[in-house]
Amino acid sequence: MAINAVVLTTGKVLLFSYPRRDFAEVDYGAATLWDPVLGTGPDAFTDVPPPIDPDTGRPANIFCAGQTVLADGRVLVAGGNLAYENATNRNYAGLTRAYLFDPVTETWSEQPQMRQGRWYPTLLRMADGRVAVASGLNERQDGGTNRDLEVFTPPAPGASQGRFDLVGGPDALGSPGRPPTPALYPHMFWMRSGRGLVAGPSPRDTWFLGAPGVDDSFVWEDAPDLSRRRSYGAAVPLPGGPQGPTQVLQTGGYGDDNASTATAERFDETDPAAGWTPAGPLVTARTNQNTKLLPDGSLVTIGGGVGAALWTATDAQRAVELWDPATDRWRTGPAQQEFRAYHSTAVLLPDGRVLSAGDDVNTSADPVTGEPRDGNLVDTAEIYSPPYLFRGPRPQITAVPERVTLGSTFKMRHRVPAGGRPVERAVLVAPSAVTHSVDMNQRHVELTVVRQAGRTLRLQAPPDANAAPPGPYMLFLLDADGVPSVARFVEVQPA
Ligand SMILES: [Cu+2]
Repeated sequence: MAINAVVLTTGKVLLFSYPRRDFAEVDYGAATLWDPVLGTGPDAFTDVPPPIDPDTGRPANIFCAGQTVLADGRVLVAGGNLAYENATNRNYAGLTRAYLFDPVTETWSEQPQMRQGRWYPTLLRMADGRVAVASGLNERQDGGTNRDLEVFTPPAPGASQGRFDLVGGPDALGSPGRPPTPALYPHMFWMRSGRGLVAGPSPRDTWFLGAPGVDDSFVWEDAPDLSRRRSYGAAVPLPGGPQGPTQVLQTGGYGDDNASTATAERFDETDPAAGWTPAGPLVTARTNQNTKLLPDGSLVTIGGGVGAALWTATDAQRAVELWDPATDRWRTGPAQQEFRAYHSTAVLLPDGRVLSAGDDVNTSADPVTGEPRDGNLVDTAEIYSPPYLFRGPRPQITAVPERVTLGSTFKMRHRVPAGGRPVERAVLVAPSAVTHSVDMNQRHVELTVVRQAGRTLRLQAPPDANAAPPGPYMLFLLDADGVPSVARFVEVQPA
């Protein structure tokens, strides 16, 4: 059920996929909400099936869609599966449909359709609140990738219908003089410079996207190529302080040899001439791992497998890895109970823990009985508690504004429990919207502490929409030992 996972402003997690890996029987979509506050039993889950697709009469088959969180907290889900491979056609095909999920009413609304299908697209929320949509298999079941670049304009407040516009004309990507058509699920980030960066997984999928107008006002520039192909590797915008990210880190993935790599590389848009430079390698080579930004600015890498054998993992890949920004080194942490490779997801929860879920062809032995299992129809999740949750009492947020305006300063209140250390930092972390190792809404923005007087903190909001594209963020306080509070959601608004 957890091929796609999105953290909602209510603190719940939206999970969607197909109901069972049994394509001939169940070629339709399923979605559920998990409320972490209600624990891990059946009562903590509520089914929220996607709307009926009039072409099939069944819930829309949105698994392996792209998804991101819009500025108003609604979730855009675009594309999905139109057709599976079969005896006569080995290709899959992409859905043209798109939906919004409203976390408050917990209901879906259908959006206009895209011009062509998209199975495995990426969605990028830009500084102006619109969403760039790229890649994915088309609807024709010919194995072709959708070469349109489209932009979704969200509905006005209170309205339900957004709009897709074609950017640069039909087939703008991959045409002569235009950027390459990115491979499936391209890595896309909104950078401090006010540009989108497309960064892999194929080496030449590297270009900057200017904030598009519509039609022919498409502006782009080439960017340095990756050192290698990183299919189903992870890519993360590294924390760049209060001004937002300038660097992207890529780890793992597989290349032409079909084997996972442990290598990593980074790009800094403030030094483009340096290109992609080697970064501290993972301890264990991985593909289909999930790498998450944590509130303290470190990273955790979870799961993954051996490479092009997408559902195959080894014991080494059970262990999580932790990245220290001060040393650029990865070290091994505790092991997961299950293998989690292809179709696994991980999200940072508002309470500072990390949900790790999925791998719909689960080849692990049953962790309770030790019995082998072929894994089909087995789906489980586990929760990782990072080291910062074992270092003493956590600071507590007692009051925070619901909305903060870019460029402003704002006040919030907190308390430090007995035995706790004083608060030193405040950060915004965007809620995850992840599938296939690609988190389409990952971002960490430091907030400058302007003044601290007792329990009151005065904080500087991010300076502009390139530092923090408007939308919901989890605000964490961190004490002198890096122990985070439980987050509160704040909505960052344009000035
Ligand atoms: Cu998939």
